[in-house]
Amino acid sequence: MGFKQLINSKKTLSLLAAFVLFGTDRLMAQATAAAADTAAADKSAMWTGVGYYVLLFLVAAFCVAILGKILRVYDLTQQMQGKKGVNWNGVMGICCILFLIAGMYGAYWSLTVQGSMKLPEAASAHGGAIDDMFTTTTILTLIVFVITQICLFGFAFVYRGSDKRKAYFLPHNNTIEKVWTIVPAVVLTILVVFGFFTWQRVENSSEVKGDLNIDVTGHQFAWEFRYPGTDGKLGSLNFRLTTPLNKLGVDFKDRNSFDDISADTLVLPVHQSIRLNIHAQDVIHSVYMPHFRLQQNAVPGLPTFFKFIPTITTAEMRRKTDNPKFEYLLYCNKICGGAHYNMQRVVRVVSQAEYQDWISKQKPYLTDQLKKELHFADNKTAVPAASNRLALNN
Ligand SMILES: [Cu+2]
Repeated sequence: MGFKQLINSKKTLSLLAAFVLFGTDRLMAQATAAAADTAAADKSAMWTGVGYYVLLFLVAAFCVAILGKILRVYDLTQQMQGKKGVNWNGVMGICCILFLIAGMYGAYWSLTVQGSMKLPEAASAHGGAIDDMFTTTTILTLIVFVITQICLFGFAFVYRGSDKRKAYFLPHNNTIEKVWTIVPAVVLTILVVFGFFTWQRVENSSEVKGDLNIDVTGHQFAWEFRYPGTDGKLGSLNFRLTTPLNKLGVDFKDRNSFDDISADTLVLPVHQSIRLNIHAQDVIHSVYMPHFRLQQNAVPGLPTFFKFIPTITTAEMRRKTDNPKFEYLLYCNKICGGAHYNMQRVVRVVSQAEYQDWISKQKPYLTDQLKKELHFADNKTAVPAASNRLALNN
């Protein structure tokens, strides 16, 4: 009777139909692939791979369905013979406890194995404050996680359905409602206020003056760096002046821009107060320097900045991490397009003397070619209006 039910079941029949359909589809895909060229064959191989896993999933689902039906048949036969059937409430309760143990072990594994892959010590003056906030939040959420998971699965096991006891009917309880509203509200408020003050200290710090101004500009798909020359001042920007030679749209009406320097690497003198002026030319990018616990979005038309003090040189960090190839990195942390993954630059933190040596070897932004384009000799600093067009996103 059970087997008849299995055959007559609409669900089983539709599952069989899907199984047959996918099988034919796969066969047809193989036949087409044989006739097609190599490129098409590659694609077909991919689809055959996908079909294989879909088929595997269907077979597994089919097996589970059959197992379920067999158990049901066994259950019904037991009942017909006047015996007790399978105690499904007990099975579900034990499954909950097994899931709790496996899940807790998974969380422990992830904390110990993946936790040890965390970033090295913060390499900026404000980094410690961000780390403290992160640690506090992790500890608090971890405590809540462990308690709630034990309660959730523990209760499902301890109070699993039984003929011996009756469920207690609890329509409403003000005290419980108050407790589960007020406790999370207080904890979250503490975390939010803590975060607010930390961010305030990092962003609005009056101690970090930002003595060295560096322009960081993001575009699809690279970062450009501009350092001030001997005057210590960066010339102003005007996006309308962007040309292939004047990539950043530097305004040469501003005399401060004459000695500006363009650089390939972001080199920072240690213990100096740095101000990164952050720009974007096409879409939103994000300056992300995880070792310095620093991230700020680069928004087109809305320059932002981040002031910080690097505290550990690259050489020192190489010793600390015991990795002679260690480099600080600057990433883009907004998925800004196809080659987003490639928006990566090395950041080097060096001593003041090394920095002076490096900066003296960098090329000026105002190249001879750019001077020619701007007709510098004729003393016309403005570019003709026709060439002022921006060529972005092309
Ligand atoms: Cu980007």
